[in-house]
Amino acid sequence: MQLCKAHLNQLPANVLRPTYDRSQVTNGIVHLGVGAFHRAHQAVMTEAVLASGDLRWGTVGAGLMTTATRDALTPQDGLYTLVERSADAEQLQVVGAITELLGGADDLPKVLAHMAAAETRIVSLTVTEKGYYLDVASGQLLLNAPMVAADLANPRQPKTILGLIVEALRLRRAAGLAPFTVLSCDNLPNNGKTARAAVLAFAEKIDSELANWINGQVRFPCTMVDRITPATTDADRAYVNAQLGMQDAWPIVTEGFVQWVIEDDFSLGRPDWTLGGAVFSNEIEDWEAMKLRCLNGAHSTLAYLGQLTGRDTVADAMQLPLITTLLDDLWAEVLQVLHAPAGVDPADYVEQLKKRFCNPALKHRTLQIAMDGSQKLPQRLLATLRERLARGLPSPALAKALAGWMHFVLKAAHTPGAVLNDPLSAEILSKAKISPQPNDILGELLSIQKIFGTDLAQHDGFRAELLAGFQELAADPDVASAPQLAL
Ligand code: CS2
Repeated sequence: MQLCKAHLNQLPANVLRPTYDRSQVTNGIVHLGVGAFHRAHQAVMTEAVLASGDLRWGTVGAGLMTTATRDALTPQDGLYTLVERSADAEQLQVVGAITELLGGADDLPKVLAHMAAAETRIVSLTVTEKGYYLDVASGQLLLNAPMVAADLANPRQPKTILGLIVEALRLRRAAGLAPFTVLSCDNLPNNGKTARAAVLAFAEKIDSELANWINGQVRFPCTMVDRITPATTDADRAYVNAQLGMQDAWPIVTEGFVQWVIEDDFSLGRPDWTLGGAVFSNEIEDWEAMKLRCLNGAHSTLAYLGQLTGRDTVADAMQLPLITTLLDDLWAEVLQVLHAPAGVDPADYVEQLKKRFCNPALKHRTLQIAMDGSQKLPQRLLATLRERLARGLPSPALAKALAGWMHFVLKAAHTPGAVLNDPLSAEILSKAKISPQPNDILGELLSIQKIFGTDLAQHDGFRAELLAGFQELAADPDVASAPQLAL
């Protein structure tokens, strides 16, 4: 028996499920990037709104690159199970907020049609850092990225989020419809402003009049999103199927904690997501900086060091003194220059993070977090580093964390058959292979301006800290670094 609308009433009594009439739901939201994170985060918040009786916010969920989620959830009428797991408690909930699923290139015309439809009020995004096609260091649109170039050459059949948003807005304007709000839910500083910059730069290349209209009319609120959501494993599937007494092709396992802080700037209304626990605030920049630097900065550090020390999950990595000591030092460096949101004690925030990272019920793979380092390091680690350098403060922990990334890429470069999951992998791997001398390797990697800009390589104090961190890690008995270093 498969999870689907017809079988909802056969679920065990302890499994939460939609109590509203799904047949009456209209689609106010199109979500691009309908992966695990969206399903553990925004979709559950929207579920709470639907459950309150406001049925205008059903979500059309689209995967741009893959049909996998569509193929798994369509036979289930969009239903899926969310397992919230803390160290000592668990709750299963079948979520109904996603009413229709689309995926892959063939569905893109349908995605566009939904975005252009009058009932759509919000287009939300979880497309990861690289989905915005911006150079992370300079913020410039990557005009030569093949996908962007293809969309610019053929703007009526777009394949990127930028092309889709601009074409859908063009269609709406031509039809006399007001624009939707673009709601970025990715881990980027000022994610709304970032989305706006990318969309405007793209639109400008196609039609400057349309770009002007977008500039004046379209809202791009910023958000801070947070919920640790590992990729689903076969063991998770088997567990959920046993609990449900029916098959769910793609359940999601997440932590109990959830946080969503949103700038309240929507042109066509928005769900009352406070019903799901969201907060509307105009201090997003501070929330986002705290989360990116404390949580994600520590996550990336854990991920690289975990990979170097054979710790496959975050909870395992949190058992190693090498890692926990470095994290404590890192958080001290971050907090010293952090501007926290009003009323928030960042030291408490960090204490809570430690508990979340130690949650033994989540199998969050360090390899999953380690991907796309080039896209993550700037906002997670380098932003704090630059603030400290500007104030003349030393940053040995941040430097050691970056050295961890360097050892990680070096290991990939020297391990036959290994791949580096990163949009800049070719460049990174060729630089990492350049020499067995640590100083040369660090210099080469720091010269990748798309990650490090031009300032850091020239900072002697930072270079010395980076080299020291790199040597310390190479000498650490817990670390399996690349074999052929000339130390
Ligand atoms: C993680 C994030 O994969 C990663 O890079 O750091 O996905 C992290 O789990 C979320 O931002 C938590 O909200």
